[in-house]
Amino acid sequence: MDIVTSPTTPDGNPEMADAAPDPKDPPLIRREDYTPFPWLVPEVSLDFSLGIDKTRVKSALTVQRNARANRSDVLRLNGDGLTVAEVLVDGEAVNNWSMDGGDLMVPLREDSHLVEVTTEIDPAANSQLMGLYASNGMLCTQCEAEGFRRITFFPDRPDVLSTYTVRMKGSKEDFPVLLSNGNRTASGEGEDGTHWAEWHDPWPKPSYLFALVAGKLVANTDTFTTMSGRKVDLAIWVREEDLPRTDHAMESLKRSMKWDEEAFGREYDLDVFNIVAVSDFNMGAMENKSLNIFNTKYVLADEETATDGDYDAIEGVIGHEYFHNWSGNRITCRDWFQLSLKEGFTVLRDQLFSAAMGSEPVKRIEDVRVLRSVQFPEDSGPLAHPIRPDSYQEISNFYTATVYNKGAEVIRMMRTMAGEERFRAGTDLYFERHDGEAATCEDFVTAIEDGAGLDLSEFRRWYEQAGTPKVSAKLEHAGGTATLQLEQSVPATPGQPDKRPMPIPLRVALFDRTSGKHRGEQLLTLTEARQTFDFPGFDETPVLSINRGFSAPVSIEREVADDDLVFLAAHDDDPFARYEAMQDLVVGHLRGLLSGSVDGARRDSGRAAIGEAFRAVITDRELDDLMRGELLTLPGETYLAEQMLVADPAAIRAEREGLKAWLGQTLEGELVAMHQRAVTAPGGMSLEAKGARKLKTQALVYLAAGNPERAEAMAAEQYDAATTMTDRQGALMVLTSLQGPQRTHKLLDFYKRFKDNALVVDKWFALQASSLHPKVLEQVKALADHPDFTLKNPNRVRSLYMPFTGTAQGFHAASGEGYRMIADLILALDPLNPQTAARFVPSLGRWRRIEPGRSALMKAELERIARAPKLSRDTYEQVTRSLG
Ligand code: B3K
Ligand code: ZN
Repeated sequence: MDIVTSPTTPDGNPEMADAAPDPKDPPLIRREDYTPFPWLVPEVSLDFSLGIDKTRVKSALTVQRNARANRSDVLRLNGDGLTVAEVLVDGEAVNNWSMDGGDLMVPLREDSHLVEVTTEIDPAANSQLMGLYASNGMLCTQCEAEGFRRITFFPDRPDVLSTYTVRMKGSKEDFPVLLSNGNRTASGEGEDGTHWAEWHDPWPKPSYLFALVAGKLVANTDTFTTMSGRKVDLAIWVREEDLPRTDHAMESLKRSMKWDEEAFGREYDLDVFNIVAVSDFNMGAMENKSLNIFNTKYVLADEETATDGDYDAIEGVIGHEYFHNWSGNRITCRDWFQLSLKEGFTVLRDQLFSAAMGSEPVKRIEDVRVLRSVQFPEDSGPLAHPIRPDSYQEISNFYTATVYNKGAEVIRMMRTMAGEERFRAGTDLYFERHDGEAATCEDFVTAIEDGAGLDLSEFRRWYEQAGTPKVSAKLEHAGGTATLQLEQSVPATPGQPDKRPMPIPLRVALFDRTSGKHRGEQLLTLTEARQTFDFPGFDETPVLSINRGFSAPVSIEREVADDDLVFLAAHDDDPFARYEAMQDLVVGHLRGLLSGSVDGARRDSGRAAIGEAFRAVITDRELDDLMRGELLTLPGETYLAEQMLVADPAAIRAEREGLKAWLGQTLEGELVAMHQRAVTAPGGMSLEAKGARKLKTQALVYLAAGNPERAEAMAAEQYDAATTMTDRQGALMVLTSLQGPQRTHKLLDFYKRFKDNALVVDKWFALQASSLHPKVLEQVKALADHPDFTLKNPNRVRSLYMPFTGTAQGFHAASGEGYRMIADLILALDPLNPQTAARFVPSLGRWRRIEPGRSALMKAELERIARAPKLSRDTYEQVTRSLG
């Protein structure tokens, strides 16, 4: 473990590196200010007397001086909104303690002590959903990143590792099930209808991995036997009515446990593994040691209520949280700047798992789509930050696509450069070397270097520099040799005006035009700003296939003829490159139209090329339907906007919809036939069945643009015949964007069918909020007054307002009303749930990249938020960075 000895405050807590917080200007926490905590806390005992609106927490900490840190005679215990009932040191009540902001300061003279503190909290009043809170009558916790300090006073930082013993007592009727981390060691009956349980977790862990759940729950139980023969009891805890929808989650868990043994040699390390589903949750799920807490959205599924996408997401998130047991829990982060150490690596692990369970190429395409539509815009906007950030005001704002998804791409590049086997040697070494530690990204890179035998000295810049690198590629041909000229540049980002070149591994292949084949793929690593690579033995200019498999998270810029893209779309043996050629074809065409550089004749020839490529994809018998669905997907509006310095959302929408309509009309016959073929395909959860369902809705999407009446009738039929949520939701999505009578009928029917299922009602809100309907703004406004809408439930808030931020005619309405609506939401939500409120700021933060009229309106809304008399740290930081 690194010991850094830079100047610090007396207690060595990086949280206190700055002056006392002014609510309007929270202190900046800096990575370089890290110092170890002066005290170790090897053991913690917690004693909870549980009540929905009054819970008493008694903590007992054994503390010892940390020989590897600067000495301090005061123990700082972080607290957030806590009051002290009593403090004991070595069994004696003391009153020499003081408060510093929310923190409790306890003077200590000797080398080791027992410190006991009693506090009282009100879980029912906890609308932030951080710490211990009430959800649907049950009690549950969320501690990452800094929620534990809302439960009890503690050095709430990831490098303080302790073994926890937890005792809890509560009403047997209200809380029949009592869970915490580790193994249940004792339980019994108490007085007045109470009961109690004691749990002990033998694995030392930081406070962010603590969890407690108490409530009326039932379990789907099973067992898993690990590779060394340990029998693990598995349980997925839900409300009784949800029990029938837990089988997919259980299967996903068992598959995850098996896959981690096979792919990474990681075995589970306790006798129990519990998952609890809660309906009020700020994010997807949380990897607390042996007691994962999940948003219901990522647990509950059956074919009638969950789409194929939901099934895949559940499998992916269950895997992700389970994989954290090693990449996150056994080896945790030294400080929150190292977040990508666990998140980037775990995202890569869940991506590889999902790819192994389903279609590898389709999974890769989906991952790249997320990266491009969420992370690329983040990297080119005011909130850009390296995967290992240098500073923050509120760490919750750094659970980003950059830290997670770009973080995964960076590790994936190491894997590409090392090859699978050597990469595995690197991760084996990492797990062995740092087990039980709070590690850094640097530790990870060094372990991969040592274990895989790579030199990553320059590659480390990927951890330091923000911004998506641009690589321009030019292929020339002379004297029988093809020459590839590559040039890279990393754009300036806030606080980082100058960038240095980074090693960029690019998988390339050169195709012979006549045979349609290449002579083998090569991995080129671009290390300099400019480099050329020669390929002798070509009689004519070959066709370049570059960044195959999306081997590097960069944007490739090159002059390429439509014919070459059509060639690659039809011939490339790398499925991702085939998808990419289709995307490039469309992006190039729409970019030309949007920049006004293309006349009517070029519009027609561009469309003809795209139409031909689409027709070839629809009729290619070799393709599987899941992949066919991907190839028929147009680049999204956000990705298109990203291609322009300054974007006009209305123009992008109009050109993209224009192309869709043209394709719908030109290929009507083929699309109807494709739909009919898919309708007759067998059901079930095979990849073939999933592919057929994807195509059904895909066909309707184009037909709806080209021939709305026909599409309306077909979609209504698909809706009525649907036996799966995939078909029903797909049909309803298409109808919601149309203006015919079936829209109202089916929306009403859908609501009536599913009004008692909160997750499906979320879909009902989301479908309307994301629609292409011209009146989406009015519709969303009306939905906010719907009796089922509440600001208190994050899933509901996200389901209505997140999709809305993607609507050109709603969010980007030229009047500015959409922007105002989101700003009003942020202001209303901030006092209740700052974490969720702050998640909406980036949509307005794009203002610099939007045409001047709308840009001014977006900025004005950010300024209005900034003027609010009281803002959370979360929202304040995002708004000021977005304006800065
Ligand atoms: N580690 C948690 C995320 C916690 C977010 C805190 N704001 C879930 C995950 O990434 O697995
Ligand atoms: Zn994670």
